[in-house]
Amino acid sequence: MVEFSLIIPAYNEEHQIEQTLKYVREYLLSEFLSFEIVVVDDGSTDHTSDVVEKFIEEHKSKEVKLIKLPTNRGKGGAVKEAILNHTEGKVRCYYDADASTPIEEIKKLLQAINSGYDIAIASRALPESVIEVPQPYHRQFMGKIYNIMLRIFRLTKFKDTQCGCKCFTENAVKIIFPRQKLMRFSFDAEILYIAEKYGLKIIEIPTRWRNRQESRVHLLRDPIKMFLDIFRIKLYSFLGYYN
Ligand SMILES: Nc1nc2c(ncn2[C@@H]2O[C@H](COP(=O)(O)OP(=O)(O)O)[C@@H](O)[C@H]2O)c(=O)[nH]1
Ligand SMILES: [Mg+2]
Repeated sequence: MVEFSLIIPAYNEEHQIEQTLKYVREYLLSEFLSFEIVVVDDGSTDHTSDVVEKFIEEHKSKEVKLIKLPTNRGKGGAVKEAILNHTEGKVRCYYDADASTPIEEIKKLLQAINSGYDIAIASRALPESVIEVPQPYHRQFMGKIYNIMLRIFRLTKFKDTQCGCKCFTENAVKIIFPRQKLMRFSFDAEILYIAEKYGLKIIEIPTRWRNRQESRVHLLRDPIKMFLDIFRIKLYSFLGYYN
């Protein structure tokens, strides 16, 4: 059992995963007595796994682990696999490979969990959020529309479901993730929906954020799928799939 698990889903991240590992590991070493960083290589076609293995060897790092998925499952699939089957932290967090959310922000999320919340999510859309480098205009727009849709269709009440940094207690993990059905970018909305359905206490916390230029989100395909997935979640819920 470790205090804290950080999961980094990684799909073709060979150019930035080493830098991110170095950055988060240094911070976690200074903050925790026991932690683990689990990188999930989501069927990458580049050298992501090699870079991570080299990092583990060079740093003689027992805290960093690598899970290799043979085929690409999508961010949600990678997170589900790791958070359920390859982590043992009392608190478990998933965190984007580009480190757009500065790692120190974890501290605020953990304070919320320590004060009794089951889930704490970083948010770019609250008045006190500090956006140092914004996303391109069309992505900000997409994000806002998507979150308004989620509210209109009564899926979640949150202002920003898509920020890549979310923390869960072990208990919340056990309730939510076995019920997760969606494996791509809509999975954030789905897990928050399941969490609310089960009465878990969730808090949205303003974060600092500095966007990294490159994104794996497809301009047209992903928003359309995410929109359709709103109805899929509704349907699954109606059919009792989340019970
Ligand atoms: N797109 C995509 N990202 C994945 C996949 N599996 C894992 N990821 C990870 O999901 C995270 C978020 O991706 P990113 O491109 O930064 O999204 P954005 O910040 O919302 O533009 C990164 O850590 C990716 O490596 C996958 O199948 N597709
Ligand atoms: Mg990103």
